[in-house]
Amino acid sequence: MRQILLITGGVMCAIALIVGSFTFYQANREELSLSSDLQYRTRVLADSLAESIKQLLMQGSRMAIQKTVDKIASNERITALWVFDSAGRVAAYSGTVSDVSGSALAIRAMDSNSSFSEFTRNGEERAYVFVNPIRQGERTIGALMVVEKADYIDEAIRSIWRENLLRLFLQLLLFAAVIFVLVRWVFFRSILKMVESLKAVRKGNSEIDAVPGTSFFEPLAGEISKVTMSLRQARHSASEEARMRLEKIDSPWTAERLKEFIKAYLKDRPIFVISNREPYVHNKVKNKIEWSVPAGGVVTALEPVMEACGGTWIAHGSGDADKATVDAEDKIAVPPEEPKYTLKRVWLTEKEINGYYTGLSNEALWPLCLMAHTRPLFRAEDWSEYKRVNAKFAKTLLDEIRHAKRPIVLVQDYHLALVPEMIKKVRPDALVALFWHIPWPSAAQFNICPWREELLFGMLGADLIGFHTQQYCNNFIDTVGNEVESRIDYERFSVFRGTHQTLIKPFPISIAFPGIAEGHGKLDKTVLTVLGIKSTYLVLGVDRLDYTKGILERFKGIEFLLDKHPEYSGNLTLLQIASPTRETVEKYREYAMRVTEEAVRINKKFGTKDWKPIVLEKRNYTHEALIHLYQHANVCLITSLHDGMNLVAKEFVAARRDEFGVLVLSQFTGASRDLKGALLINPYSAEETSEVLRIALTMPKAEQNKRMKTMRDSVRDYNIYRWSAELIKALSQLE
Ligand code: ADQ
Repeated sequence: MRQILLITGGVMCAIALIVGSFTFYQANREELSLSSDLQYRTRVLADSLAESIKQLLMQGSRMAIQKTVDKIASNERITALWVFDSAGRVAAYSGTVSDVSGSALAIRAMDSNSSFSEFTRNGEERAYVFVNPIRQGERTIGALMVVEKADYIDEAIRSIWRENLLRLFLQLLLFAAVIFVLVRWVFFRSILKMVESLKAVRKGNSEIDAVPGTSFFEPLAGEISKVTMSLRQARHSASEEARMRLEKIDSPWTAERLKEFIKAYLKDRPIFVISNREPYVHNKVKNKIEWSVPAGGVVTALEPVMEACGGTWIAHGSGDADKATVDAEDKIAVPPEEPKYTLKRVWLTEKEINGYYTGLSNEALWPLCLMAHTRPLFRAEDWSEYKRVNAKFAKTLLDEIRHAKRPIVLVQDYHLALVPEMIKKVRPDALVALFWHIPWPSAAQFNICPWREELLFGMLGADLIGFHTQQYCNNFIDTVGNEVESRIDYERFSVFRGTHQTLIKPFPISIAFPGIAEGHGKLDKTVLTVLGIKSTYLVLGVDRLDYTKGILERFKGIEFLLDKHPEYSGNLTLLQIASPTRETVEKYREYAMRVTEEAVRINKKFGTKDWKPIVLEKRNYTHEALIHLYQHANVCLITSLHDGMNLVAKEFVAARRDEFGVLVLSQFTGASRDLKGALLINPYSAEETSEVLRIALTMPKAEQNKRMKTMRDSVRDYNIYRWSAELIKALSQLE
């Protein structure tokens, strides 16, 4: 209140000062103008009288002079009129003022031979006196004195002040009222609202989305909203971490425990997984049909879950013998050796594969989300195919769940972003989760996607969207905030569109450990000899042949190391297992070629007759074979330029039953947040990669052991069974 009075008082003083100065100026100008007007008029009158008086004076006709004087003096402005003779005696007088010492003034004018004037004041009365000598040739024969009223000038000035002061008073009254209302209701109310919102956010009130502000305070309110949003996100991350820490006290999750958990938690609700990639591919090899597990993180992660829980997995049948192995409903029981769940295959035409898979998924969405400096290609025809194929997958699933009560649907990855909305529209009773296996870019980066709104609508059809890290969740929430009309609850990290709620949550994906990822049996000593590797030091890389995995950068790091430390020549080998992938995409074909060329170049530069620094195996390995390689490696080197999680890192850790070996891991992987015992690198710096590699190769056993134990503990604690349990728990709690 005091502040409002101060502001109002200050503004009023300023206005009073301005109006006062203007009135003073206006009054001065008015006085000047009226005075000079009076002077001019009197002089003109005196001059015109002087001529006729002169004639009468010369004739000595006092009567006539008096008559003329009387006539002129009847003018109401003229107070008095005198005519003096040359001796200064009064020759004629008419008027109401008699005590003016007229003759003295007349004599003074006649003596100086020039007219004379002054303003005089007598009490309240003010007058203007003008004396003009009357001349005949060189001789002064008399003088004429005119006295005019000047009171009206004072009155005019007074009235200016009076009017202006009255106006000022009214203005001040009006201004004070307006300022008071504006400050009180507009500014103070907005500020009070902002303060209240801030207070509520500080106290953890989740209902507040954005700090309100009038248009005047919009920029300030916007900035404050951002700060409060960061605060909520930080608080949310902290509570998530606390939740994860707390739950780690539990005994390890196993396939059995997950099975029990699902039974208890979901009762008889069936589970459906829907993904692009199938867990088992059947191909014709010579005249036989053989099956294999395709390389890729989605399959690695979800296969153990499905084995534990049963259910149906719907995926694209991509093998050339897939059709020959399914039943009339396109289904096959898997794993082929010991069936535990059903795989239902979806068939796609070549056109659909080109548009939906090669084009939109791998040439647009993959580079858009991975941010590895490859430009996304957005083609309208790919987008049409993408929508058509998503609808095809959704329809297959809807047919499959037509008799299922309240089914649980787990949609996988960026290939099927539109499926959640398509399912929920028809089956609102289904609980739908979408897990996004790759990073989510910043809102600004996602903004370049021409179909961003439709994609987000599709995704937000889900009840739950999972990402690997809190950072990706934050990016997603920011993107939704920028692109979609919705209400965001930052406390629970939910997006509301109408009455539909989508929970956004991090679930750092993992592997089956303890379990199949550990491997069993003894260390196979022959695996390296088969590959012709005799070096003391084995550095291992395992990836799909994908440009985001930084295989060329990895080679550069090895080259740098050998240049700088020639002592490793002849006794260090990088074994790169690279599974061909997405070969229909031009960028991948180019990349595969460059990887081979680089390996050849570096081998030429350093290699000898019986030693190659790089052994490149461009083929698919079984998981058992990979486990043997992991167990032999001194260092597992992961140089992804960007990676949602990276399961190879966790597989390496799980396979190291001996608790030795060093993990060198790109800081741009989701795994770098989980695996605290790894040595982190920036793969864009070959120098840094080589230096950290040298540290890894010379790391004392005790240090290796300490780090490996830490990492194994964390993968054991947060394995794929727990990932799945947490996801299903969060999903079913939404009902
Ligand atoms: P990917 O990009 O495929 O997965 P990653 O997590 O490393 O990456 O998983 C690759 C899987 O393929 C591993 O299980 C690995 O063993 C296997 N693999 C790689 N090369 C192989 C080869 N030559 N032969 C056989 N198997 C091979 C996506 C995201 C990741 C995320 C996963 C899971 O890009 O960031 O971690 O999904 O969400």
